[in-house]
Amino acid sequence: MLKKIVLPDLGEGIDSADVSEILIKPGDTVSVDDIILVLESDKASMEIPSENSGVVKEVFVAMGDEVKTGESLLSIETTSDNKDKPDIQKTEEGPKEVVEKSVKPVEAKQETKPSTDKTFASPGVRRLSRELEIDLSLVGATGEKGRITKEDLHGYIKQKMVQGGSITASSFPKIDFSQWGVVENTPLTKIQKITGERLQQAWQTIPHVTQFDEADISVLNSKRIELKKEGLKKNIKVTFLPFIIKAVVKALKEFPRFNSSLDHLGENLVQKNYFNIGIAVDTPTGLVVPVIKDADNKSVLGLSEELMDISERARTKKLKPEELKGGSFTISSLGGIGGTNFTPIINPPEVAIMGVSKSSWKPLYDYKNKEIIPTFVMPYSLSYDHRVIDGALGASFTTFFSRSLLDVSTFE
Ligand code: CAO
Repeated sequence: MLKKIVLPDLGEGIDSADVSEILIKPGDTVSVDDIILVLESDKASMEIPSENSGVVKEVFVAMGDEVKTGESLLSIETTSDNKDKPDIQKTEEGPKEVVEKSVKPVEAKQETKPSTDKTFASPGVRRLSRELEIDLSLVGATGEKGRITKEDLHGYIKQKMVQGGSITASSFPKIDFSQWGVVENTPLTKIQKITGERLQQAWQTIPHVTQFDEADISVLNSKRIELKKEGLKKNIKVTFLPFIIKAVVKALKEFPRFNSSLDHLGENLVQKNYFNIGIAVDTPTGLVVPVIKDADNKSVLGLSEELMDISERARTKKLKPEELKGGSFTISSLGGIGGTNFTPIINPPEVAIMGVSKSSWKPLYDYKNKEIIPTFVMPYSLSYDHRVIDGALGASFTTFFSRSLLDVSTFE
């Protein structure tokens, strides 16, 4: 007999849920109580068990679909050893009797999550995270449509154990600040929490060295003015950043160690022969680092256009997850805001990051000709992982980079 399984009333005022896992496909044989689907609403996550044994004929839903109470989920060709008899509603479909069968979700009540939690994970993963008091929003998701898998959770726990830290985020005692005055509590955004975790991990596990330097960008300034005019005609904003990206790529080619990663055991160096540059973008909900892929193959105008696009989409939360992955070196530019220098924190698994500060005109004394030359100077810093890069290499990189910015005639 062919039975259609429909979404039951989930209770608690929930009238729809998203499909977060499909554990069967047409042709699969299922037994009574096998979990066939996992659904998530904004209040609960629930496993849908099969109340029949038989062969799955058709699955009517896809991952991420929103399904409503009473909607058909799948059809099963039942076998004779079923524990239940059809009891809800009968319809005719072709020569076979089709029974609409409503299943009962498992543990819907215990799986309640706060309505602000936008993470997707199966009930098993949620249960484990609750037991270990792990905030799931801090766990990177590798599953389909951003779902946190069991492996993601295990990876997170392992990482914490390697760090020797506790799994819960805060190491401060609870303090009642209101005893000293009026206070306001604002929850951190998901981006801020994830970034904070990653930065803390990077700061605690990577031996950072930060090298400071200054580049004479007087010639680059003239070149930028020239290209800025050209860009304006096409509605493209040309800042200093595309030139900096070009010079960074040149330096990475000259000093490939800066374009590498340590493997997960910290025993092998993985040399990358691609040049994917992450750009730190300040957004209202926190710091986001989209990646410009294959930056070595892009022109100044092409990079400018891409920078405008990714920074706009970062600020309006329109970036796709894959646009935030695969970077080989990161640039954090505060040049449009101010400051003379800062110490950027490496973005793992990368081994180096450049921090760019605001340029200004300075009088530079030319000792040979005994004259003062007005020079447009860009201060910048380079933080690197001392396990991979030694100081001499760090200084060589910045020297080469500064020199590259003196001759931007090749940067088109
Ligand atoms: N020196 C002088 N002027 C600079 C400069 C520098 N180093 N860098 C940028 N400027 C100028 C730009 O040329 C532009 O001026 P014009 O309008 O005359 O062209 C102006 O400052 C504004 O630039 P911008 O910041 O909008 O553009 P950008 O390409 O330089 O940077 C982006 C883009 C996305 C990196 C930037 O907007 C941003 O979000 N920066 C913050 C990154 C951040 O928060 N990092 C910290 C991480 S560590 O906590």
